[in-house]
Amino acid sequence: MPREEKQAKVDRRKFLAGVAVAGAASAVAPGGASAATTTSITPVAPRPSVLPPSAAVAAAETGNVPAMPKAKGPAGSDFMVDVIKTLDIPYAPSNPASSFRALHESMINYGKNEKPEFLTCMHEESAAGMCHGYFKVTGKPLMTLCHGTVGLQHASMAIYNAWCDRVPMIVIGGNDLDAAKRPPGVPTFHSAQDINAMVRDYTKWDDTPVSLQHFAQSFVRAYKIAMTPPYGPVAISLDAGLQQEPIHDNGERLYIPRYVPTAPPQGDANAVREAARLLANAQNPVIVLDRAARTEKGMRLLVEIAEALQAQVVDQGGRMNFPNTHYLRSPPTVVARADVVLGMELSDYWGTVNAWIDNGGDDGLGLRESRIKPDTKLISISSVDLNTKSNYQDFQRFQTIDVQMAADAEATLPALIEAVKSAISNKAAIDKRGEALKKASAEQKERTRAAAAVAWDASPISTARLCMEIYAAVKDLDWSLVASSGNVSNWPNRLWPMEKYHHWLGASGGYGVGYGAPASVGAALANRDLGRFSVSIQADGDLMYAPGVLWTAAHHNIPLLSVMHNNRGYHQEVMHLQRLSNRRSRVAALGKTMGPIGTSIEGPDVDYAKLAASMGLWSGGPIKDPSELGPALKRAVAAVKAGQPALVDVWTQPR
Ligand SMILES: Cc1ncc(C[n+]2csc(CCOP(=O)(O)OP(=O)(O)O)c2C)c(N)n1
Ligand SMILES: [Mg+2]
Repeated sequence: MPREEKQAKVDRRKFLAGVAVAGAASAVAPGGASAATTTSITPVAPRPSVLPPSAAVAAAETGNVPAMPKAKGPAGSDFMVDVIKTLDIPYAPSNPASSFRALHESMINYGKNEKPEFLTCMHEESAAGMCHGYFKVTGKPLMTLCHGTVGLQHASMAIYNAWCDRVPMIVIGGNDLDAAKRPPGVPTFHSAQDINAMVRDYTKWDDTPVSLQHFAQSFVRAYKIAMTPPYGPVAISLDAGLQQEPIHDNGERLYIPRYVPTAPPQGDANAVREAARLLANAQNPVIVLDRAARTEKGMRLLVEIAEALQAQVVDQGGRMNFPNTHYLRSPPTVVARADVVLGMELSDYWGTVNAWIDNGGDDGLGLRESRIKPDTKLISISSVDLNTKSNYQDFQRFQTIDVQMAADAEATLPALIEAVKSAISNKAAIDKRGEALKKASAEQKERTRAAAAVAWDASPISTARLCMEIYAAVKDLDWSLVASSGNVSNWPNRLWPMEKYHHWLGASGGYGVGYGAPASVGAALANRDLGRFSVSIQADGDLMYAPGVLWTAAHHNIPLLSVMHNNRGYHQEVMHLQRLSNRRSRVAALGKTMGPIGTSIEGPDVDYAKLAASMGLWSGGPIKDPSELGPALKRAVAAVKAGQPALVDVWTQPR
């Protein structure tokens, strides 16, 4: 027997002997860990733990919890379920926890696990990410339940992404508020005075109801605020006692307020007229879109205004705004020729009309250059102007705008289109402009196709080949590209014909990595119910934050084709380090690059096919030979069509 192995066996025996004597106490108190370490080195008599566990903690840890006395009357959380059911929320992806055990119990037993159905998630960030993806397909918010402090801490980045992406979700945090009644030990560690404080800076509204009637008001109000543009996440802290206690008859009959949606804010009539006048008289009007279309109808309105003006359209892609097959769809550079720019729901107007060069200038801090002519007039319609939070900087740099409307773009479009049509005096000149743009668009498409063919047969596989093989596999289905994490040089947006609202769902909003995997599962859930085929281009770094969401997809029968853009690294960060080390001439000085340190995901290489298979997915790969990709995707598509999630691991070029 090799020495190391023998040593290990002896140590294990000693270790077990120590634990057997120390008993449950060492398993829960800090002394437990040190007892294990000590006995594995030198056998010493087990010491009692320094901090004996409280009776409640010991009972909780050993599982001998006595039965609770029978409840005297209907549960408060049953009424909460009645309230929730009025809002028609189909799912509640969540990770379970005692701070909302009463609501959980009511949802599955009293509420029959329908509307909402509890979906088992392995990380609160995955649960919130699923809500995010689901909304992008359906336009309907989901709710997620989080455990007091720790669960909400886990969920927080995904809530921030939703905030930046103007996506509603209802976050319920269980919390033991009453210090006189809350169980000591673990539940107290997981409680806070004000759990909502953690996410207050990036939620639209929050509340801490102290009675059941208060809950009914809060929940309906939360839903209403989340669903009024600009959409956004909301949070409700839910006292464990309030959920758990029977309904008290305080002489007041509980009622559920009726939900009536709020009409979205529309642009001021004078501002709409002024914007129309500028646009109708412009030589080169350019329309820039980010989260402009909230629905398929929004897309149609955007086509209508662009055609009325024969204006070039730059789609920044926060939503599916404009068909990429349309001849007016143009590259971002066209703002340089514009005399009027109409920006709709832009997350970064400053960045749209200014270029900023990283490390530019003598100080290395960046160089600003205007992208537009000095006298270009700027118009903005954005509901985000109505958000007034100060801490997080999602409002971006300040940009002076000539005509600014704090209003929802989609709701303002009908009035703006009408005003534009009546302000146009020279229709013939506008139509002529359109003819020239048709020709330019055809030439641009040819150039893109030629660029995609470069390194077509390379191994690892080029990102263009990856994307076009995926397109070939799904093009005859009613497909939806539910997420494209990592960076594949935008090939799908450049080459896949995207014409329906569900063809493209936009990105994470806050660029918090780890969005792609859960959002694609949430969106695939929505598409499953609508009979569509979901496909995701899945980056390796993104998946590894919380891969357990694959299990959720398999467990709840959510069909999704995930194709890995496995570039074996955090390539975005590889490039950042390269830029900095070039600036500092490190390679010349050291004779080699230290770049991969901290940014590569190699040695060992992650076997994503095995990872996915272990959680019940159909899987294939790693595929390195481009000729094998098409056939593998075909098999994966068949599995997904049969109802199973599938993952194909593909080794790709970095970008
Ligand atoms: C939560 C979080 N942590 C770190 C980052 C910094 N970051 C930006 S891109 C990136 C690399 C992501 O790797 P991957 O998803 O594999 O995409 P790739 O760049 O390789 O295409 C990282 C770590 C971030 N944006 N969010
Ligand atoms: Mg990567």
